[in-house]
Amino acid sequence: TPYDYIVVGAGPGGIIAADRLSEAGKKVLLLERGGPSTWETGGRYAPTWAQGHNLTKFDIPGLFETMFTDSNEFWWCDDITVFAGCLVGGGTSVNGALYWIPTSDDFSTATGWPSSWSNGAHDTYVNMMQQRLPSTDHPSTDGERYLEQVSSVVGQLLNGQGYSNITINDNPNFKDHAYGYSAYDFVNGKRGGPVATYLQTAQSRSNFQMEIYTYASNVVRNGSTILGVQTNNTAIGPNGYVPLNPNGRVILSAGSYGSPRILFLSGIGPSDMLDIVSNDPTYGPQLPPQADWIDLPVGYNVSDNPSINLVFTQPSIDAYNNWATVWADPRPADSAQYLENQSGVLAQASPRLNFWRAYGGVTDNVIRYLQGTARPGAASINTTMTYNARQVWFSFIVRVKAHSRISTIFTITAYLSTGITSRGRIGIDASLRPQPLIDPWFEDPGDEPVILQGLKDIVSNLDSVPGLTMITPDDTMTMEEYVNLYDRSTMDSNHWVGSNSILQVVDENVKVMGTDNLFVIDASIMPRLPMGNPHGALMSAAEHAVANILALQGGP
Ligand code: 6FA
Ligand code: ABL
Repeated sequence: TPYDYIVVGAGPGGIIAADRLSEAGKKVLLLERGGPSTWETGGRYAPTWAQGHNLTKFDIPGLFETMFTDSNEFWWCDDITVFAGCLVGGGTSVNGALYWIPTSDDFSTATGWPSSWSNGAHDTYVNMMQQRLPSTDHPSTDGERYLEQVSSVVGQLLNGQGYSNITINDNPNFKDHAYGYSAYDFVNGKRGGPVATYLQTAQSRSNFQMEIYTYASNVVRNGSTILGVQTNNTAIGPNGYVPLNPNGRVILSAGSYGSPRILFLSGIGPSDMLDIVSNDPTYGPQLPPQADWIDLPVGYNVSDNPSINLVFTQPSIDAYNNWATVWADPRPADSAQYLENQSGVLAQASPRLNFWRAYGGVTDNVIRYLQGTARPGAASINTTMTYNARQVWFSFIVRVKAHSRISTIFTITAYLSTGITSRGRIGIDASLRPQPLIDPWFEDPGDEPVILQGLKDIVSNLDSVPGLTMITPDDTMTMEEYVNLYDRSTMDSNHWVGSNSILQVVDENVKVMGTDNLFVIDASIMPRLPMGNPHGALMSAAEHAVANILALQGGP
């Protein structure tokens, strides 16, 4: 059967688009390559201790860190070289759920947004998002905060640096020398996000349909007109093809890596990428004739926050076993409390405190912001730094020292945020797997000195907090050496944006330029990174984009 709208990808962008389109009475099909996630969506993957409670790994916030340590990581997209969620909810079913109300600067013309999106024009959509999905900095259902030693230690440190302690989402524009409790879009002590809200209202409508385990390879078009979507699911159409109604529209919401690939396979993008597709034995023959290729800078203008971890110890810290036991062997009182009423330590993901500071004039006149995220535990205390390898006995001592302190370690991740000038490029390899072709971190020489300055400032008054010691880097290494030697591939923040930037690949109504009825709503349209972890700004952008599409003449 034909549809008014076919939305490809059930991440935050696609879910919000599909909900608003179906609310407007359109006949909507949402295609998702992955399977269910939370219990509500049909997911059933849960730790033994939570069996029988209608909870899954994706529902329980305290299991967040186990996304990276599970032996069965079926939720990651297996053909994308960076972390990307391939299941209902996309990234929002596996992410840390840090949720920031956008700043007014997040949608400004200075950084590439159309004027119709800036100077307050976007505020309505931020309000709509907040109405559907409020933020909380105390997600435990009893309203208490748990495991807060990291907040108090890092708060003490930042007080000495002139920071103010605020409720971050009550004052989104206050991002210079501001810190506060981590805010999330958890709901009722469980993962909330678009899956628990927008997807539920969409699914209550008879004009909405979602097909999971359905992979869309390309759109089928006649010149500039899209006719339908080619999938691998022969149950939904002959040969997996799903047609549009007359005047129907396709919305790509497959993420910053997934949407560019679909465009390339549909003959849209730079010629070097389309040449790769035309050499593919399966998809080459399906490309439109070369005269119909649409040359757009798909995959360019990509950013992701460069991030660098510092690891500390302090005697008051409870590192919570570095989250290593929450899946198989949680602290019994905590799992019991969580099962009882979704309260306690396990009602929250790992972050406990976030902070921001503005920098200008470090090497150029660009204002750049630094974001910090502090959490109990550490991804790794074994660094690849040379001081560990210098001599066997030395590395042995370092490990013993670190081991004796492991129960009191915590991490501060420093991210370079708004103002980043580096850009990278996303493309596909010969097997059509999306990946970074040019890494976006420290491409521009203006970025690295700012994060270095930020890291030095974070530790500038360490001695003022009793018992606080930095162990990575430790005192055998300067911050310059640490940043210089930092493994570039581990600076990835999973915040990929820009590969279909607005005003470059899509117009102000998020329509792919040169097409009549093809649109993009996902992180790829954001021309630069917002101030905080991006899914809040992405969701309000999705509200704005789908409203523009509904208002656009000529649709179904
Ligand atoms: N953002 C935040 O704001 N706060 C966080 O704490 C945070 N943490 C993380 C995190 O811990 C990890 C590990 C990751 C990977 C990301 C994090 N992010 C965080 C970033 C945030 O989740 C992303 O910015 C956000 O999810 C991007 O939303 P999009 O709508 O742009 O794209 P998704 O990748 O989420 O969804 C795409 C969907 O399309 C997926 O469900 C995928 O399976 C589906 N899809 C892809 N290709 C497809 C195809 N060809 N056919 C059908 N479906 C397809
Ligand atoms: C985010 O926005 C980042 O994308 C994640 O990388 C981050 O989680 C979460 N939010 C929470 O701050 C980190 C984990 O805490 C680490 O244990 C993990 O190694 C890292 O993601 C992997 O990128």
